[in-house]
Amino acid sequence: MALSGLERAQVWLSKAVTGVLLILLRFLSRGSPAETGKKLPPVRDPLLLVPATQLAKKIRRKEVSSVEVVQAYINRIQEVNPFLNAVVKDRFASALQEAAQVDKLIEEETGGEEVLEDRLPLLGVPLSVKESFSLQGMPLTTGVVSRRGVVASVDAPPVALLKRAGAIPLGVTNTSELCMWFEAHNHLYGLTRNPYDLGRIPGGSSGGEASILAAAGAVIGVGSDIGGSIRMPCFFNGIFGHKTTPGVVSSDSQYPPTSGRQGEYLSSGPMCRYAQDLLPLLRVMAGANASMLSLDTKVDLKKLRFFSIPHDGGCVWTNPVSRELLDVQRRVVQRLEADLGVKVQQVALPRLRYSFQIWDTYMSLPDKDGKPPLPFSELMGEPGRPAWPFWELLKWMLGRSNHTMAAISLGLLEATRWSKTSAFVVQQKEELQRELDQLLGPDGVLLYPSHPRVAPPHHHPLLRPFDFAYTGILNILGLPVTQCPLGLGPEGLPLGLQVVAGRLQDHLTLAVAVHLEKAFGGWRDPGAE
Ligand SMILES: *[C@@H]1O[C@H](CO)[C@@H](O)[C@H](O)[C@H]1NC(C)=O
Ligand SMILES: *[C@@H]1O[C@H](CO)[C@@H](O)[C@H](O)[C@H]1NC(C)=O
Ligand SMILES: CC(=O)N[C@H]1CO[C@H](CO)[C@@H](O)[C@@H]1O
Repeated sequence: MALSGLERAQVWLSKAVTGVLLILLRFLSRGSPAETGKKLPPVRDPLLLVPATQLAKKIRRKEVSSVEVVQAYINRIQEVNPFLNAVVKDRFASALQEAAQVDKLIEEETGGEEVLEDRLPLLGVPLSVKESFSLQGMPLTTGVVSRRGVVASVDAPPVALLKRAGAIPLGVTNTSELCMWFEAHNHLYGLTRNPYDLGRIPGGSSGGEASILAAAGAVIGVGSDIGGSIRMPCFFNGIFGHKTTPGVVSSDSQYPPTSGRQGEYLSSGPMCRYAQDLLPLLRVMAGANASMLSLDTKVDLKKLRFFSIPHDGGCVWTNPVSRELLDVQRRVVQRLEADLGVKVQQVALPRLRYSFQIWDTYMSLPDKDGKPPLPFSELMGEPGRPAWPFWELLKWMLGRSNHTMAAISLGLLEATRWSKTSAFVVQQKEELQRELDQLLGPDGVLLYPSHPRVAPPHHHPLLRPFDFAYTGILNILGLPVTQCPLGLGPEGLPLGLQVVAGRLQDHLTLAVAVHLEKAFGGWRDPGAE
């Protein structure tokens, strides 16, 4: 179908408006110090280079104490956080006390190492948590200024499960305002930076989480993803992240709550530096629901069917995939074919062109009782007092808004929504779902770009607001995806791609991630010379 004139006008208008806004933003932020060129100190403590599951084993065997491990991570956070602004509230003193208790428990345990491994697989291992997850006693604001002082009174289910498995939270990390943007920036905690280039974004919404993990200030973390909020930050920061099949890991006790049909598209999952930690973390985070997945099934990669789609087929809203990302995906295809003796079939699904429209449409659908989603302006405002985006825009221009430009733009977009749900878009989604479900089946794996380009400079997402459609479409299609790092590009920025499987086949993408880590080297120290 040809693009309607109206839609074309919408695209150009939005690009023109964001262009003007970016120039304004540069003008307004001209006083902030330039961070480009400064480099993170390299990782010196070898404890920081041990996967979480191996750390847990060393702690159980008393080769290292939990206090030593927790202290090593506290030291690293204190070393790198002034550069990154990723951890926005710590609980170092409590964490050290908990670590001391762990060491005492291990000293007193008489049942042997296996008993501890079984009951407490992450005993003594430090954890970082995205601030939008309830973590008892810690702030729960998602960067909304009017929520300053809101403190979580419970633990969100996956956080509670990780703590019950023995993990020790060290703090909470920054997000985009209301978790609805791919730059971790808000007017409560400020801007988070990318450890590979401080002048670039860490992505969002789980940007603080990815930034501190990539900087080796954390080894495992927790993220949530409704349009790419785990995968984009993991891609921009060169670490692993898994968007679980929806409905497996609970999304309760997160802020903001979902409404309309959004709960069907939101997934929580692990973020980490080492691929081998993904599956054990997911097993813990899923609790009893882990039985919905085949996490104990040994995957024979040689028996899988592999597919590769190099780009979305030319969507007018998104930018073309850069040459370096097309190249790296080609190299992944070659490596899989050489290593496994499989044939990776290149396929085209032209309906991917409608990714953005599909995401946008389904995110605003009413729930099964006909109740529409909560308006974004209501979430931006104070209880009973929705924000007025036009007014916030004026205030923003005077440097006086409590909201980021990204949130104001989303509010404006909502206020000026021109079209009703289009039957055409719904039909494209249904067809695309059928095509992909058929293609993947129970043993298919798809390679797809994570984003059209590597981490852009701060604020630039405002110029390319729709590029998240590469990740967002897979939320609406309800498929599990593992984000895999693939080394650094010519500018020293992380490359990567999404590995997708059929619904509930999470074990396949996790197994491919372990293979790609071996083939491409996985995470790299951003401070290395
Ligand atoms: C920003 O938020 C604070 C706290 O909610 C409020 O007191 C202040 O008036 C707000 N500022 C503006 C410009 O809206
Ligand atoms: C298991 O899944 C159900 C349905 O998706 C959900 O309501 C429940 O909270 C999940 N349990 C856990 C432990 O995540
Ligand atoms: C750069 C920046 O604004 N950092 C802030 C992050 O949040 C903490 C906790 O509110 C503040 O103390 C920092 O100033």
